[in-house]
Amino acid sequence: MDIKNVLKELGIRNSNSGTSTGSKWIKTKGQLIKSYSPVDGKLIATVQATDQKSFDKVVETSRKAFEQWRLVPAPKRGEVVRQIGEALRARKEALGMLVSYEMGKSYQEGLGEVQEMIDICDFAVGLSRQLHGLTMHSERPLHRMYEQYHPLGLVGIISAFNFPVAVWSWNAAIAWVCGDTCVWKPSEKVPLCSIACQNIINEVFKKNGVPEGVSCIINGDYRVGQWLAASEDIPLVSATGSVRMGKAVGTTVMQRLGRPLLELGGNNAIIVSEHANLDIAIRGALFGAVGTAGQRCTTTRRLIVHEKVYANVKEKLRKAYGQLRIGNPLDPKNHVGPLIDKLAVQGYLNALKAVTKQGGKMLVEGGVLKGKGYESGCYVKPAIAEVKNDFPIVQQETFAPILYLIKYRTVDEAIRYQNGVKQGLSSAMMTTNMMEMEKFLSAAGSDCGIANVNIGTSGAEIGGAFGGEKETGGGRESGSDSWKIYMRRQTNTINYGTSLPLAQGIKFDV
Ligand code: UN1
Repeated sequence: MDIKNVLKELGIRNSNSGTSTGSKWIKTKGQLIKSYSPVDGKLIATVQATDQKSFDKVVETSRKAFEQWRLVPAPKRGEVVRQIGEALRARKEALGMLVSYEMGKSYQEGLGEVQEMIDICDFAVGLSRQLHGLTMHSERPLHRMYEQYHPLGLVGIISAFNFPVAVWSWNAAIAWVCGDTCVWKPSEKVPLCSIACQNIINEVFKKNGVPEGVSCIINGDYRVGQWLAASEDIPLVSATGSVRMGKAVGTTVMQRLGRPLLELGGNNAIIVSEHANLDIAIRGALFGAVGTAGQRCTTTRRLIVHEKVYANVKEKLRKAYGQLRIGNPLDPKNHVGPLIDKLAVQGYLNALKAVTKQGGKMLVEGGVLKGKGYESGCYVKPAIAEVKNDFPIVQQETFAPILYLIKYRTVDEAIRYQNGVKQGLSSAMMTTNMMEMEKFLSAAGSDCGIANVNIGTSGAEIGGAFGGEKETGGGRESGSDSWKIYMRRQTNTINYGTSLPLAQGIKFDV
């Protein structure tokens, strides 16, 4: 399949509206977003951004749709989501390829991303029959008490460029079975992926008579995101991206006492113990550090290595990095594709400069690749530097394939380094020693939302709750009981007697 056919199959034209309430694409006066592929630097297509007027129209349509959608029985909503999963299965290759071409991750990872969408649809279908609360025993005679979950309303979804489709689906599939409607603002760096998704689900929605407004798309930069965050019609805003973005969105949402769900930056580390199986450790670190060219929020940025195995790990890493193939991510022979754009390349170069200035020592040199196949200017070499954990540059999340090596002596010291950053998304320990594993997982262990053993920091399954602590924002998306934040909770007490006893035994007789 070539990219022309992919665009055709997914209903993408040379110029597209970026604003939709479902089957309708709205003409706007918004700015023109040009989507260039980081793979070859070519213009793929253009998208017209949402303007204030069309934003208001979207919210109005979505509000009306909510009034109907919330009354559709949850398992029936689940049936629609089941069909979305089927439609995604049918378009897996095309959508995976568009993700790869527009964002730059490998085709394998593009397919993986669509698989995450399919998985969350399956999860949501089951969930649609399990949106249950608890029942409690009332302290009053002839009283019954229980809690129930109702649909919440409009859910705003802000997603980042690095997962152009999966993160939206984590939110949308759950929100839909919960009876909510969605307004999605994707990253302005990958607008075409949002259009492709809307076209795929729209076929399913049409077939099932789902009202216009249950799935809406808006496009544009941070200004459009701010409209979403500020809108009092949107009770929940789920935002995935940088800490800077999360602070802006979170503050705006909280100012109106809306509900923010934030999944922000990570500064994830793997602790490699003296008891580690080094083959697993190196493979886990390699995929974690260079997969998606270091642009996952779960990317392994730090490797905290025991002094006894430090030299060995260094040697193995140097060898492994020497075998990496960097190039067109659609070619299955390549392991590492481009960064998203030249701005990201600049960020990578600045970080490398800072590393040496702050006293780091390069183990594997970085650099920008030039020449045939690298015309987009976005291909960089994965680099490794030996550093100290408290270097300012190590404390930052640089969205690029730079791995920091840190040496440790005791497990307590390793955990202290692991936790010694502002972010708290993902973490891992490579060990076969049960005592240090349990310490790492204990209350005095990793402070992250994800803590793995003998697995890298990235590549989480959708069945678990996804997110982290501290500057990562505290939100949880995707599996487990994350659905609860997409619903409003209500406690009900029912008196089926003929008197009115008050709680806490209060007497109030007249
Ligand atoms: C992200 O980078 O924002 O755990 C999401 C992972 C993927 C999701 C990453 N399943 O690496």
